[in-house]
Amino acid sequence: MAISSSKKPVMTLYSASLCPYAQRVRIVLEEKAMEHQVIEVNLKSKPEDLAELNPYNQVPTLVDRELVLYESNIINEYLDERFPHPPLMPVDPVSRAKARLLMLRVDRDWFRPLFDQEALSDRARQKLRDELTAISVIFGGQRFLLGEEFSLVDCALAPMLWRLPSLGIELPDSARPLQGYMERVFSRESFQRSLTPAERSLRI
Ligand SMILES: N[C@@H](CCC(=O)N[C@@H](CS)C(=O)NCC(=O)O)C(=O)O
Repeated sequence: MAISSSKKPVMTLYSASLCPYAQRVRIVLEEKAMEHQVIEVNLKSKPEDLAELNPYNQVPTLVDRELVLYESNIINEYLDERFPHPPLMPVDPVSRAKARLLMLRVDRDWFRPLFDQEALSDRARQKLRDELTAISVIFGGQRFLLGEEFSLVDCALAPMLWRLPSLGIELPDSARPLQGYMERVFSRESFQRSLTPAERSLRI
C-alpha cells in the first residue's frame, strides 16, 4: 500500500523500477498491507542520502524510523517479524532454517548469475531452464515452495520467474506444474500491486 508523499508514512523504501531484489520487498510490503513510501532511485544517478544509509549504495534499502536495513532477504525477515500477519515464515526452527537455506540458494544459484552481470550466456540460459524444469515436479504436489502456504521463499523467487521471458528463457511443456505455480503467485494481489509499470511491461 504505497501512499503519496503528502502523508507521512513510517516506512520508506528506496527502490528501483526494474530491480528484482527491490520487488521482493515490495511484494512483502503489499502482503502485509503496510503503509509505506517508495523513493524511486535512478541507478545511474543515485540520491546522495542512499550512500549514507547503505554502505553498498544499493536498493532495496528500507528506513523504518531509526532503523536502516538493506539486503532484500534481511529486510523481508524483519518485516515478517515486525508485522506478523499474515505470517510468511514457518514457525518451527527446523523449517525456518530450511527456508533460509532455500532463500540463500535462490540468491546464489539464480539471482546473482542472472542479475549481477551484464550479459547472460546461452549456456547459463540453458542451465537455468533445465534447473527450473527439474524443480517443476515439486508443484505437482504442493501449491507453493514450502508447501501449502505462501512464504518469503516465494517472494524471493517470484521476481526472477516474472522476468523469464525478458531473459529469453522459455519453459518446456514438461514444466507445466511450474507454470501453474507461477500463475498462482502472479495472480496474488500483493504480487500485482508490487509491479512497477516498467516491470509490468516485461510481460506485455
Ligand atoms: N544482495 C542485494 C542485491 C541488491 C542489488 O544488487 N541492487 C542493485 C539494483 S537491482 C543495485 O542497487 N545496484 C546499484 C549498484 O550496485 O551500484 C539484495 O538482495 O538486496
